[in-house]
Amino acid sequence: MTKRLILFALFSLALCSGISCSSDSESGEKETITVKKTVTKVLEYAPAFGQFVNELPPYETGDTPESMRLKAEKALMNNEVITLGGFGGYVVFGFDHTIENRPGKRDVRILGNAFTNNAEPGVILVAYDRNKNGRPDEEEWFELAGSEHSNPAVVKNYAITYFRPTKSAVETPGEVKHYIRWKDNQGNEGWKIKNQFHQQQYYPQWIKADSITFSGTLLPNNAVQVGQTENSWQLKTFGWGYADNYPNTREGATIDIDWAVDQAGNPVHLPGIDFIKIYTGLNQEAGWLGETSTEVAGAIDLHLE
Ligand SMILES: [Ca+2]
Ligand SMILES: [Ca+2]
Ligand SMILES: [Ca+2]
Repeated sequence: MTKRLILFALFSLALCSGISCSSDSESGEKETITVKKTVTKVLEYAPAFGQFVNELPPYETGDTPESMRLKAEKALMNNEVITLGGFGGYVVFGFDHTIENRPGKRDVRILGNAFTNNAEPGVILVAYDRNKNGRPDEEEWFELAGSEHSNPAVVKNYAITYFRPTKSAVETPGEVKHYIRWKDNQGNEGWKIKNQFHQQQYYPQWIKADSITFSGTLLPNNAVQVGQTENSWQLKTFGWGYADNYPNTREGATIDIDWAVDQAGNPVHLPGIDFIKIYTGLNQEAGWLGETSTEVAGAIDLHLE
């Protein structure tokens, strides 16, 4: 997430208070089932490093992966922004009902904090709880084929490892160029910068391991430098099918479950979905804006909107 985004975060969509619907029970009596059109649970929150990590949501001493999951859950239930950090950082969330896949229609609106020339696309996966065990099993996940699906610049099965910064790098004030070391499975390595605007720790503080590895589909860089001034960086929007890519009110923020594909890239038809996973799709730094990191602020079942 970039510095300006905090100021411009869009929360223009009204929160859901719940939708009531009636159905006939077996005994013939009317029973009312209330379902929410918004996120009702976060199953996992695992951001990569980032200039808003440990802040959105805030880390406090003693926090664990479980307490951070609860903070992320509270945020998404209230349509508040959480950051996923650099490439691969992810969140998994769910709903209290199956979101129907209506033929030829968009089904879900994914909320982020993108605005014009500030797209930080995240890859979206969806899961239908076919075996009804209440959780997304590995074979139930399918990636959405967004507009870049066939772009030759996309790297499938990309993996990157970030290493915990040294104590001296953490304690050095101001900009630190050699802050967080990273290494990928394409033979690249380098350092992530600590910028002067964000001086809190960038490595998730509730993680005990000295390195964290993430994998997925790496999208092409979208940053364009259009001049030499502070505001000269633009983060271009992709066509469709990504999170934090269009302003929340635009059709570009909505997805069709029928965009799901299997590992070989073949379309998969799902009757609906119970879970969504989103991870940051870029490994990119854009000058003063810092690293590109997807933000998520929840999701809405469009058929209940
Ligand atoms: Ca659909
Ligand atoms: Ca399942
Ligand atoms: Ca963003």
